[in-house]
Amino acid sequence: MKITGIELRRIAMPLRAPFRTSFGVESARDILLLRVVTPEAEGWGECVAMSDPLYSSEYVEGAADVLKRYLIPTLPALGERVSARAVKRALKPFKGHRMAKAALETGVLDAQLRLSGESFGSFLGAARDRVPCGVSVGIMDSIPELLETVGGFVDEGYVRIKLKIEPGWDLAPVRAVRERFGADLLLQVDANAAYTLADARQLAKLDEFDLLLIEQPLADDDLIQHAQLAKRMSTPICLDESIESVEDAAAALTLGAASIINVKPGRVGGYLEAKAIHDLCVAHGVPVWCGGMLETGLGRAANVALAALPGFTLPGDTSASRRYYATDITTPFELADGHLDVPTGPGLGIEPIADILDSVTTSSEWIKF
Ligand code: OSB
Ligand code: MG
Repeated sequence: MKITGIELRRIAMPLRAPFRTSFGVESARDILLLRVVTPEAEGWGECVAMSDPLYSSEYVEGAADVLKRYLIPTLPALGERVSARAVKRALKPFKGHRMAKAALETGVLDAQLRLSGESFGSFLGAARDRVPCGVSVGIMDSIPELLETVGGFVDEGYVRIKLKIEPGWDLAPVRAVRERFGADLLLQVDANAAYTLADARQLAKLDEFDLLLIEQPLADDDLIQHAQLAKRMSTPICLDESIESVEDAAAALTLGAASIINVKPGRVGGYLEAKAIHDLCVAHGVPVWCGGMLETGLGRAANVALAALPGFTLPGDTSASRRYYATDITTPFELADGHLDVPTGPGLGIEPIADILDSVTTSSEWIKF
């Protein structure tokens, strides 16, 4: 395979409703897409970096810059030997910037698989043809508003609800949702690093609500503190922001900082690293699930393929397109019986709809090899 050029395309996607977390409110998604062009096939990579460096240190403008300045320029030297694995190796000397790296590796992987006729699911080792889906519910202004939103998702068929929490919005919303929807609802919470170990007593009060897990209660670099918190509450601790590599995952498991891991391919530098974390967790008997970053249909297709691997034993944040977008740039992913189908076509098995993609494009740049 030989790459002839890469298009960097920025799109602006309005959200159907603002999405509030402990680190900010988002009402539109500014997304960087990569189109990797070869004479025989094209591949798409979606960068999950957000507009501002609040979830992690990466942000979309920074990702575009590092891609243009450092990451993409390593590819021409690979010549005909370019592959996702070769790209991962070539990018390794550059520190951090995992979301930018993931977008490039994914674009190359998509082109490579479209060329060989293999799907992402088959390449990664999917064991199912559909995956059960959860949904992430933002922080709301009131409990009645939250109950109505959760009720809507339950009616749509979501098999698991995740509530975003922060200090001042934790026990009351969790109690209200438990009381309204009953003990059988699969329920979990995500703090996005909003607490400190000094909040251990407050967090332990969540134990009575029989949550599947609490996601990232403490700061990204607080592995030791998460291990201490795990001894002071019975709700399983799941890490998201803290896990940027298979080495981080191994350290977290060794320390007892997590008993469940959220795998987000963008956060860890790509689908190859995500698969390695999955394999490590399977070897240790640790459940994993697939997180999300408000992806379009392109990123969603790859996430759904990953979520079909055998170690993904908990429902992921792999919701339908309409959870966030009135109009997706691909054929929308639609929930059926609480599940999404794993695409079966070559590569991502889905492509952007040209008219829709053009209508949301804010800029485009062609990098010729
Ligand atoms: O912490 O999982 C998170 C969205 C943006 C950044 C971080 C997170 C999230 C979500 C929503 O919880 C995931 C999704 O539905 O795509
Ligand atoms: Mg999270």
